[in-house]
This record gives sequence, C-alpha cells and structure tokens, in this order.
Amino acid sequence: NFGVFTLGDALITFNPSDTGPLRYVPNFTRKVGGAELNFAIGCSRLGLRSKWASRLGGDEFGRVIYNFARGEGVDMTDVEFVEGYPTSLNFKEIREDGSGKTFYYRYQSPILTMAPEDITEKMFEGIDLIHLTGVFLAIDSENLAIVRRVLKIAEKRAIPISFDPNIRLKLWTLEQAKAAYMEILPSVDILLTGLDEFELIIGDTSKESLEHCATRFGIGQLVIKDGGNGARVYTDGVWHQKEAFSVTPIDTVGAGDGFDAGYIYGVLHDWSPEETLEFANGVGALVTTVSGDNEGLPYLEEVLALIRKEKIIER
Ligand code: KDG
Repeated sequence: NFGVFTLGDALITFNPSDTGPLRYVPNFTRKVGGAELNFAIGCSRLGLRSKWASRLGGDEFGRVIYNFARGEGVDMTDVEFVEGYPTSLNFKEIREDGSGKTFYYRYQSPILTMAPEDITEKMFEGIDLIHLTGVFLAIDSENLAIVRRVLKIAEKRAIPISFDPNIRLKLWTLEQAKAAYMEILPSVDILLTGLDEFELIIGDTSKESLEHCATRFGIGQLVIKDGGNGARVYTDGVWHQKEAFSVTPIDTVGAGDGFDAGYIYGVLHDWSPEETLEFANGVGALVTTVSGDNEGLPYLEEVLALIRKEKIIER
C-alpha cells in the first residue's frame, strides 16, 4: 500500500449554527480543521497510509485534534504536544451557497516550535509521495527552511512532491507568498492549484501562460481546480479535462484538500489523467455536501458509487 507524508498546522474549527454574517451567529460546533490534516485524513479514508507531521498545543484542544486524527487512521508518529502554545482556533462564517470566510485566532501556533532539525530521514521511510501546501509556509517565514529540508530529503530519496498553494492572504501578503512559491516550484512534480490562485500568483491564466509555467518550473502535472467548472491537467504536453459532479454544497471549505487527496490516489495507482481527474472531482464534490472541513471526505466505495452512479443502500 502507498504511503503519503504531509506536514502542517491544525486548528480547532468552529462551524456556525446558522448561515450568514458571523456577528449574528450565536452557536458553534467544535470541529477540527487544517488544510494538510484534511489531506491526510482524505488519503487515509481512501485507504492510503498517511502520515502527518505537526505540533499541537499541550491543552485540551490539542488532545481533541490528536484523538480525532488518530481515530481517522493518520500516522501520528511525528506529532508532538507543546506546552505554552495554545491550539489555534478558526471561526467559520458560511453563506447560503456553502461558501465560507475564516476568522483565525492563530497568533502563537504550536507549529512555530518546529525547526528544520526536527525533519529527519527516518520520517520518510515507506513514503511514496510528499504533499506540501502554502498554509504551512504562510504561518511562519521560518517554515520555508523546514520545507527546504523536506525537499532535500525528497530529492535524495527520489520521492515526488505535490504542492497546493492554498493561498491564505489573512496569513501573509501576496508578495511573501509569491517569493516562497517561486523558490519551491522547481522542486514540485504535481502542482494542484485553484484557477483563481494561479491568477493571483502568475497573473495570466491563458493556456499559453499555464503551459509556460509548467515548462519553466519543470512541473510534470499542472492541475487546475476550477470548482463547479471541473478540473484539468497539463501533462506530457497534452491537456486533459473532466467536468465537475453536480451536488448541492453545504460547506465548501476543505473541498480542495479532498480533491488533492483524490488526485494523489489516482496518481499513485497509475490511473489515466481522466480517471484521476474524475476521481478527484468526486472526492471534492462529496466534501462539500457535509458541514465541516473534513467530515465529508469520502471512503473509497463512496467515490466509486458517485462515479458509477450507483445508489448506496441506506436502509
Ligand atoms: O483548506 C481548508 C483549510 O483552509 C481549513 O481547514 C483551515 O487550514 C486551514 C486554513 O488555514 O484556512
């Protein structure tokens, strides 16, 4: 079975009881979020071995995240609790169409205590792919040094890298983001980006510009996620495209992480670009049908049922 590795920060996520502006929401449900952790849970539910490296607050909320992730079968060997760094919080606002806003209380995240020396070769034993995202880079400018170390080990062990820019302009400026992305893109084998994010980073989303980006950075698979318009990939000089599934979204946060997990699943199983895109679209769509950043991440049979238009017998 294939093994994936990711690293990042996690938060306690408070989902609102009602849609609409947050200031009018009286009640919240405590959940768990974090882009890279969502990805790790997504991979685990699909049946991959998935490892998440992180630091958690040495508090009750840190325990909540730890137990939740462990319950999802995520390998927590490289997760440590840190005293004196409270677990970060994220209050979500959700609009009627399922789109969301985030309000972070993420000032002294426990992940700030992670250092490049904490990344050891041993962590990557049995790992077939490393997935990184821009959220980890955005939290602390020093995290780039950690990523450099990961990339160095990946190169030595010939482990492919997938990367999702996951731009969070509430955490850093566009200029800071661009500078970090430009440094790591040459090491990226699979780029999984939203079309709107690509526009922010590169400025031009024409076919020529996308192809030029792939060639310039030597990106083997440039994957463009375009929500309800589906997804496409540019690989080996050819474009492949798959339309989105039509579902009624409740909460779209986390759909991109689910898409990434589905895409990586297809790649590791050597599926065709079309099969891989369709599967990833299916995972992303299912995430949006459930409230929470990762609760809707499907098990393998649920994605296959969606693709094959099979009914799952419920009662
Ligand atoms: O991709 C979903 C994430 O955005 C969410 O789970 C919280 O990590 C998070 C963030 O920084 O927004």
